[in-house]
Amino acid sequence: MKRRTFLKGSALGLGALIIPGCADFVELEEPIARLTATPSKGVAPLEVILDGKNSSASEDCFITKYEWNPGYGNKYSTLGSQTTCTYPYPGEYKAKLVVVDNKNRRSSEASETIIVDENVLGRIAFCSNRDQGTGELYLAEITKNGLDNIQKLTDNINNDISPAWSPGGKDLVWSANRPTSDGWFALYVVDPDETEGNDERRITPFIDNFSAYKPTWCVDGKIYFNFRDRNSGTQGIARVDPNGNGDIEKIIEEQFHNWLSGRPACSPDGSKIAFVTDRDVNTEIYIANIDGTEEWNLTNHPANDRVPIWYGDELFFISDRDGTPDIWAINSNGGGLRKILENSGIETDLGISPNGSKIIFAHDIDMSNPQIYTINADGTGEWTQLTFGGAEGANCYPVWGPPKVKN
Ligand SMILES: [Ca+2]
Ligand SMILES: [Ca+2]
Ligand SMILES: [Ca+2]
Repeated sequence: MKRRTFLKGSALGLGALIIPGCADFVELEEPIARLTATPSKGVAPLEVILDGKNSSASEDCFITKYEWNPGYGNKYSTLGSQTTCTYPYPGEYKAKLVVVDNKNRRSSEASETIIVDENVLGRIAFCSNRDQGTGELYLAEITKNGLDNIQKLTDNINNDISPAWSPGGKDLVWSANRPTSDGWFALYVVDPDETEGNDERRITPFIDNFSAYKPTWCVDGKIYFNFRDRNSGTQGIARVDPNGNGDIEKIIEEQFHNWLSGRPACSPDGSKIAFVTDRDVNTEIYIANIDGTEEWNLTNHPANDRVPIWYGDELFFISDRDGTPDIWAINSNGGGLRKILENSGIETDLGISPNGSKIIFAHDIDMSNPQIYTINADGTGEWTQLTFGGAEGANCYPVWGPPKVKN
């Protein structure tokens, strides 16, 4: 409620008393705070100028103090009418200003809403040869302005490829061949935010003539991957519990032909798995129950169909059925086939943002120097290029996880 102050000389019995700085014998009103925030909207971290210069005191009074509550952090006061605040995190904030005049009268609160959008859209893990010519695993924040805070997660002369996020985005699994494994691939897991050095952990055993590669981490907590077993002459899909004893359970097994192209993908509810097979000579994407039973051919086309990504009720995949590899989508029941992205270059690896709005992929004219791009998941809009070759080398296997959880 507005507070009014009446100072009448006669009532005070002070006759012609002069009150310094304020009009005497007049009705005095509290000062009025007026606040602007510039900008009032933007991406984090957002620097905002809060300005109270249009605030006013009643006639012949003046403002002696500006009391700020930015809506984030501590309240404070200044003598000047302007202050700058930084809002590091996304959210909606209410900045408030109260002004005080030289008679210590306080204004009502003026407020402005400040909307800070998420700038960090998540994190991507990817592979690159940018540092030493061998494949290493990298982690970066993906922001509205491109990649930021790029970290190298592996550092060795062997291949570290094909990362995948755990459900929720805390850990990464990938496939790597270490010298101790005679060049065969095994699976490794790391928590990239673990600060106690490199806690890379191997989760599949070294088995002669056996490779575990191209993993995916499903909501049942298990890691599903392609295997190639020269001992039995078979290939297929197997699974392992990353917290178990390393026992491998083969769920799809067939005679091997070529290295399987594309990791398996689990349905969001964990009940089904999509996988790539070349049993039909061309590559196809099949769907089976999560234990490998009741498999059926989802793509069923003489072209090569591979790299399934499962989001909601649909799968994205890469097919060369129109000549060159392009990105397609299909409903998980086999209907609704449609082309998402067409161009004369080659798309290889594929991922999707946690909210399903963007797909991320590696692309090049001839795959000698692939780079990473994103596009709207419905194929509309401009491509956003995230890696640029040159000193950044070749970049591939992008997978998109949620932002790092703030401590
Ligand atoms: Ca390496
Ligand atoms: Ca096919
Ligand atoms: Ca293409």
